[in-house]
Amino acid sequence: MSEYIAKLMLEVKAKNPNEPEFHQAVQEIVESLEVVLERHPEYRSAKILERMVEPERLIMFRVPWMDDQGEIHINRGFRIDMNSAIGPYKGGLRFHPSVNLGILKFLAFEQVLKNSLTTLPMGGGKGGSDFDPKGKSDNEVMHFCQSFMTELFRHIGPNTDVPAGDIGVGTREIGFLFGQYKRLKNEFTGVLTGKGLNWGGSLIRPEATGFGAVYFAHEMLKTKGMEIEGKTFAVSGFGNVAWGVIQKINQLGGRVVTISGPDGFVYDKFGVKGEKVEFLLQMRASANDRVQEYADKFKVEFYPNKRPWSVKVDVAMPCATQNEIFVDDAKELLKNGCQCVCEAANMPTTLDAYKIFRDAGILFAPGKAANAGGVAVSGLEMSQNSMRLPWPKEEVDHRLNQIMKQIHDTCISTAERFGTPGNYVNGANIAGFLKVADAMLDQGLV
Ligand code: NDP
Ligand code: 2IT
Repeated sequence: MSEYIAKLMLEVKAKNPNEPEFHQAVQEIVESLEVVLERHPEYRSAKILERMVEPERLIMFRVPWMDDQGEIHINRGFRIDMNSAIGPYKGGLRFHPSVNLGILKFLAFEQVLKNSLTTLPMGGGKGGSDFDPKGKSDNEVMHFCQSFMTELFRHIGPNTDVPAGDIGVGTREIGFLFGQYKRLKNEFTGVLTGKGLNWGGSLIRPEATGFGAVYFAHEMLKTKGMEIEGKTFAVSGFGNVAWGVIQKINQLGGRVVTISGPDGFVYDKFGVKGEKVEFLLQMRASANDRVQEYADKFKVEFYPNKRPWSVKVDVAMPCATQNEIFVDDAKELLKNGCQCVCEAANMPTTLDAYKIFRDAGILFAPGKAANAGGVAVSGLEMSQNSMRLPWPKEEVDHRLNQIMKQIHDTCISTAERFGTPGNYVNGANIAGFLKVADAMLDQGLV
């Protein structure tokens, strides 16, 4: 069997050269699936995995736009329609200068399994652009979004593909994108999620990824008789996901002692809470991309050019981006007594670092399970749009909590069924895969 996996990986690497993040995501998943393919040769003979690593469709386009000084810029736009076996393509748009095909393929591939875990009928997709929103005026961001949608609109739709936000894409960008879609199609539909509350958005969607990840961490800690109250947390990033995570940890009585940005990390031993959480939003909106301002304002410690994994905490919740916890960070966290790593970002832990946590036997949850609350509430936004009825905050939050519990329990029961009890990575990969694989078998050679 491992020969089969090795051959598959060779093919993936040969067909997708220079896409290390995509190789990494596939490698992690196929390692978990080895036991499934042994027990179920039907997936192997139907070449389900070989089909799943190949996007159903890939759209790449030119995005020309003009800045406030009249200079013309050309960015590259992408949308990856990865898998539609269980529902319309669904997944975020990322605007960041690092965006390329390999990064979006890894995100789209993860999204397929994540969406499968949510219990909702959503396929997987991802898109974005190498556009850098940093330092751009509202007007420039609007012109960029309008140009981006002028091509994308013909490929998406409420029953075809429903994009949302990710890094660099929040309510402002979704608004500009939605406005342009509406003009081009003359249609008011739930074609995007993460919309503003006055125009079809769902309550709790901005908080959902962070809240969901903390609900997941709560369930994990519970399996060991622990709780969030009284625990200290290291958080990375200071964006949308970090903001939601911090609020929910505070509500449940935990203490967040770090945030980070491209310039370094802040150590606030008193806890990131109260007006300091509001300040995060201001720092983000300023697009200055520095967290040192927080340390200066609140007179706490700042460590330039360092990641926040060297401090003593009980739980680590990476919330920034892929590959931000390396082997040395993992060793440092363990040395300092960290008992739980709950990924709120997508693939923030390298494969080697994950194996260090796994071998140490601490609680470790992969992003595709722990951060699924964001897309889950996107799914609930789609339901509300289809019914043309908004749900109250309590209802959405309750459903989110239930979904996160269900994902947690599915990870646990699946890991146990396939011989690695307590391994959330295997549980998430296998459970996510099985639902999609069975749907693909049912639908013939697609
Ligand atoms: P934001 O744009 O709001 O924040 C992203 C944060 O990560 C910022 O602090 C940003 O700093 C930092 N960051 C981004 N790219 C890099 C990089 N290459 N190197 C260092 N730091 C970086 O995005 P979100 O909070 O929405 O997303 C954070 C993570 O959560 C991502 O992995 C995303 O895929 C994941 N996620 C998001 C969901 C959502 O609903 N928004 C749902 C599920 C997962 P800066 O960009 O300024 O460098
Ligand atoms: O990575 C993710 O799950 C997201 N960026 C959210 C996707 C969505 O469609 O809400």
